[in-house]
Amino acid sequence: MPYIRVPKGWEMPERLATPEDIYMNRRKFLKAMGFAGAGLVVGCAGERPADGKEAGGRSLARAAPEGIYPAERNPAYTLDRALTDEAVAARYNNFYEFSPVKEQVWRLVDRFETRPWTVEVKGLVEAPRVYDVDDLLRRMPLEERLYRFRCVEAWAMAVPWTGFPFKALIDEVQPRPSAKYVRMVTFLRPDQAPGQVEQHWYPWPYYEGLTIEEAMNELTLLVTGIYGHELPKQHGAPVRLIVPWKYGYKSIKSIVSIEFTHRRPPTFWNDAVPHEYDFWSNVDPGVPHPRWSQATERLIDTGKRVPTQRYNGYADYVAHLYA
Ligand SMILES: Nc1nc2c(c(=O)[nH]1)N[C@H]1C(S)=C(S)[C@@H](COP(=O)(O)O)O[C@H]1N2
Ligand SMILES: [Mo]
Repeated sequence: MPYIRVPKGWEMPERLATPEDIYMNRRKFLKAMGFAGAGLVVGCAGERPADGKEAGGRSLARAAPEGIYPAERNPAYTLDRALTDEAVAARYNNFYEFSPVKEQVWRLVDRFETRPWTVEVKGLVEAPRVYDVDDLLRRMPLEERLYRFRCVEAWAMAVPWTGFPFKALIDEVQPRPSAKYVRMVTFLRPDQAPGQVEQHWYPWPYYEGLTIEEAMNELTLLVTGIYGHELPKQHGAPVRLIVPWKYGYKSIKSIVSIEFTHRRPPTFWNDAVPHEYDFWSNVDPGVPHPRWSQATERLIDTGKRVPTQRYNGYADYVAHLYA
């Protein structure tokens, strides 16, 4: 059994105390009774006064702690292209848990609850632990970085992410020498994510994996913010992965668990369509997708086409991993 941090009374959400499936069933029961959600909102009410500062009708219980954003920009990671228009990036998303239609995702995330949120770190580590995402936000070395981002579907963007190196978390849990891979999993909440119901043929919940060397590379981030504020739900709130030299589907959103393993973990898109998506998925303009060329990419805000670069332009950081 992994170590579970004992939360203070006021921050004790039911999902820390009960397994996810019991929690889900209980929620369904409460919903039928007309009580769903009440416990979660009350659970956080003591942390922040209802001072009316929150704009846009957003629940206080769902916001990141104050004073986190914007984080200082790390000038070591700059771009050779303009930043993508924020509003375009926020309305053109791949997040199949909600919809396979990129332009629809942002409209369908309302019911998705991103607070409270825990990430369980387990497997071949000396110090397994369940993290509360706000504890990570307060303790980890948050910084902003400008990265290119390349989807396997040949669209691309360039955005300022806020996050911390995955390595900072890995160092804290101390992987054993036998740990060779990291497996990450997204939430399973069909009552909040319509795509998990409508696309019942996919092997939910979404899962991804990296080698330990990839996960510890300086480019690999656990991301909680974008454009100087917390991640909107459609970008993978409250915490997602960003591996900028790989096709976008490796950058798993809304992570609930991270497991260190000896064997290479299976990955969602490789299991779903094995002849189109492999484990490595490094951006490579010379290797076409079975259904389209990868030589160029389309910038989502201007529509301009530009050449795709090997490792998405990050060869200096990562080529040695594949020598
Ligand atoms: N859980 C989850 N993570 C995911 C996906 C998804 O459908 N579910 N889509 C991936 C794909 S294909 C891409 S291109 C990026 C898109 O990230 P964005 O919407 O923030 O631009 O998220 C990746 N992470
Ligand atoms: Mo993608």
